[in-house]
Amino acid sequence: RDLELELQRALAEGELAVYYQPQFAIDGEAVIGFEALVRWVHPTQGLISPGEFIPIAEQTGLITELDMWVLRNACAQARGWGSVKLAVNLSPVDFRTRDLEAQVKRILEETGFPPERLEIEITENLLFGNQPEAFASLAALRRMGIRIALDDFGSGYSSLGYIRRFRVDTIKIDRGFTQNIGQSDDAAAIIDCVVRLARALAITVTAEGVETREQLRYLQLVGCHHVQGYLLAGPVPVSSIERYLERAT
Ligand code: G
Ligand code: G
Ligand code: MN
Ligand code: NA
Repeated sequence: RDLELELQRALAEGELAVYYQPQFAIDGEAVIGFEALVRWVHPTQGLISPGEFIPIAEQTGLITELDMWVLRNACAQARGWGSVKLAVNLSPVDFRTRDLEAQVKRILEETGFPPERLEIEITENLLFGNQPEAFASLAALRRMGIRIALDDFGSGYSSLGYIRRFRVDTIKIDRGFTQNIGQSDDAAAIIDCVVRLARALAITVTAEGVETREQLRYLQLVGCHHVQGYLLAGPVPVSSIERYLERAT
């Protein structure tokens, strides 16, 4: 309850900030995009992780306002970043908003951000959450030229059959799998298999949570397209973006 009121105040008073985590080509050198990740810069408590306040925002209905705030700010900031992709997370709750597509469209128009550079990250809960209206929204977003990424792939109930049916452009392998490379033969085999099947369906694969050279080498070996993780770069404030833009393809 307290946190809810605090969060409402934070949105109103501009205490939220967008950080950006670079995404790399499989060589681990060329920057191909950035994932927008919200941060709460609290006046007394310092940085508060979205892991703490996103669930509260979802329970209280503040989430869509928050996500649209992130989308608007990220599009405005990233507009001049050449042709790199911008990935933005949306909550399943956002897809219960009747005019979600209209809100996204207006933000793209007002910021002048090209839809082809935008990728919306959704979680598989959206596909399994018994929200038929979500599919219409996803289709509408795709018709606008926006790409759809399935986040945290493998952590839940996703199957590649669903991915084909729902026309996902990118799958992001959950960091739990990446972190088990070298520890678990099963994790390595699953990643290999997911990459092969995704490639056969012309879907791009991004591995999340890459923290070691060994993990990167394995992902290169199996033909993963893109990588993201602390080995290469963590989320950075917009003031630090320049050094990564210099490495953009
Ligand atoms: O950045 P961090 O790893 O702390 O993020 C924790 C969780 O919060 C992740 O699951 C991430 O997807 C989610 N998250 C980060 N930023 C946003 C956002 O702007 N909107 C939504 N809905 N989720 C976000
Ligand atoms: O659920 P989602 O994938 O959107 O979550 C992204 C979160 O993962 C971000 O909050 C970011 O801080 C975190 N993250 C990014 N790279 C790494 C990594 O290499 N290791 C770990 N443990 N977390 C990471
Ligand atoms: Mn994400
Ligand atoms: Na993820």
